[in-house]
Amino acid sequence: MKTVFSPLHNRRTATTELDGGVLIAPHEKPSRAETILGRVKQEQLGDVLPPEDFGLEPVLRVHTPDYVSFLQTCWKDWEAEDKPGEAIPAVWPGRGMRERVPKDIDGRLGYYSFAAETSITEGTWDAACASANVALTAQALVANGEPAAFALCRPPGHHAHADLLGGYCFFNNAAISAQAFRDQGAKRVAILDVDFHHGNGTQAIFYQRSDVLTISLHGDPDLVFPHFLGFEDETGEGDGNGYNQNLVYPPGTPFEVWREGLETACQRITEYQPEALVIALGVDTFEDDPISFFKLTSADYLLMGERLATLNLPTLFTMEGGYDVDAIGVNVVNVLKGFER
Ligand code: SP5
Ligand code: ZN
Repeated sequence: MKTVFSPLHNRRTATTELDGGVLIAPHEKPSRAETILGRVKQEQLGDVLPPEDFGLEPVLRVHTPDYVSFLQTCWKDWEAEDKPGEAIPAVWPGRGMRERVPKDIDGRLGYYSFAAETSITEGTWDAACASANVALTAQALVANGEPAAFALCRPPGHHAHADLLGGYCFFNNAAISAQAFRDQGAKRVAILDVDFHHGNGTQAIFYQRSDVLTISLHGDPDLVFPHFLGFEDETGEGDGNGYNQNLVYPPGTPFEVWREGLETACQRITEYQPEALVIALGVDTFEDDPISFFKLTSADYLLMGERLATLNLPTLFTMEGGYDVDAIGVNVVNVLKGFER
């Protein structure tokens, strides 16, 4: 399987993540992508290609123009006010307040975000654009006949809504890629999100549509991020009614239990008969992940990949979460190797 990778992910080097009332070194750090790349090469998964530049057009098929402009100028606007640290939202349009875009950068940061752990920094825009191009380049490989491709995206994407950043995500690479399959003529596309966290952005983007089926397996949002979306009674709205599925699991969930959800998801995907499949691939389901509570082992990822392959669909993998850097390379490449064996 081919991998698409851009060294420009290194433009995203935030030094702060708000956690537990203090600023810690971010979990979502450059060594994550470098470690995965190292393992891809070590295991000789296949060629590693640089991304092509698709410009903003495919991004704007999913994200709003005002959000994209905000992201593009956010750092410059923040810097212009001589703020001492990285750009961190600290105020939101809470219940009963006005949903209008303020002029001030603090106001706009809150308007365009749903979480404060994701600091914006100088190179964030460049890295987010590169990450979307990585996804779109891998998408094009699959659209042109490769059975599967791996988009080694960083920063990740699945938490980003059409006009909201958060959860370490800026552009929703999986959603942008699914929309690209649609725009190239695929009638139906499925997105299966196996990251530990609910793919809230992906769900929201396609919630009222039946042409993109969204399924996410994740930790119970009653207990973990993103807290305000991802419950099992969210099944889609309007035309999208019946085309979103959330499979929620409690702390300590092992693969034997998690795989039942995977089975449910796979059966729904088969019934849906999509022309392409996007896997939002997070490995923060790992037993030693520092911010998560599932108990998957490294060997389990091989089995996950094997089951995904039996769907027998053109498949794009987009990299999402996973924060145990020591194991991230092995776990990700195990999914991809499992898929190919
Ligand atoms: C892409 C992805 O996996 N994003 C995850 C974003 C999670 N953001 C909230 C993190 C809260 C971390 N709390 C750590 C508690 C450790 N005991
Ligand atoms: Zn995650």
